[in-house]
Amino acid sequence: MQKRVSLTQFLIAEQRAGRVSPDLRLLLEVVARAVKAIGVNVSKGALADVLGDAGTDNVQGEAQKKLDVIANEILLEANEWGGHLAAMASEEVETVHQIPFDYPKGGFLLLFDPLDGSSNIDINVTVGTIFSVLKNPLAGQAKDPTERDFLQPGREQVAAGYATYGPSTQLVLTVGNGVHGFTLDREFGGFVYTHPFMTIPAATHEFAINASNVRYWEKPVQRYIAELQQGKDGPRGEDFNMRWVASMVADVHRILTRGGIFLYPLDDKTRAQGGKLRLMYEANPMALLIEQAGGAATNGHERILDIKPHKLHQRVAVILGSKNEVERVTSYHHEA
Ligand code: P6P
Repeated sequence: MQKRVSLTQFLIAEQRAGRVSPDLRLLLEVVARAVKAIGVNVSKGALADVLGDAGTDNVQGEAQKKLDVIANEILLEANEWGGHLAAMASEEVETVHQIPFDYPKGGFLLLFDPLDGSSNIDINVTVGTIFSVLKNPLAGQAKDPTERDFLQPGREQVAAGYATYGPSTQLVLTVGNGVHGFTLDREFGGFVYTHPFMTIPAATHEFAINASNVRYWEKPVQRYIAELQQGKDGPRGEDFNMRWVASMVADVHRILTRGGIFLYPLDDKTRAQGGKLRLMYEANPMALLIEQAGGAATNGHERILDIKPHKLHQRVAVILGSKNEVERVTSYHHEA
């Protein structure tokens, strides 16, 4: 029986290797504890008063689920006292969340989508939490970070990850040395290192897209998806399979586990807002994970991690996963 390695042991080894500072290790341990608490609430379902709408809207103007609000509060409360953060930003909060004045501040900025895919909660389908860690550019200064200090390209992230609340609760993260997965052992409440160096094959036969939007897509995406659907009778000469969970964390986790391509492209419905998915706390953390696993992530034209953000809740088109397919779709955009 192979010796089990805990998340803490993994992070201490990363710290000894000089890849993780003590403060970043604390940050990741605190986020791991917070996602365990979120997972407990998610798994209660109808047994507790956590399903359904909260009766409020978030900054995106979307109706908040009760669990969106619960997950957001768990992450804010867990992270504000430790002294490792200078400020936080959440999909569920319009402005930057400052660390209360009576707590010490640290050198990192934490961004998160506390509960992604929450439209799936009431039907008991996998949802997740996505997080991104940036350096505080004002480190050492007394000033509180403002939104501008968060607006760093995704390549500046020092860590990123997600939790997936599915048949098992898993935590997947990178600190810049590959992608590593941990499974929650509910019997003793700890994350066990189960997926070392997750990698994405360059080729795949599986694609993920909300195909009901086909008439709204741009020509390069219409061309690409039509070729996949023609299968071995079309120019690709082989058959493809489609999956769409409508929970980005679940679709990305499948791709990190067995390959695939995920697309939420610009379409006529979301063009005015710049896309459907959010750059800072959905696309950027996922793009870092995908690249660290050997995949690629673009908005159809450029690398997601190179996009210079201009606002905190900015949206973006997302095409990510197996490198050969992402490069093909991106080349169709460049040809158009
Ligand atoms: P659609 C969930 O609301 C989300 O932000 C992502 O997790 C998911 O990939 C996408 O939206 C689903 O969008 O249009 O298929 O409902």
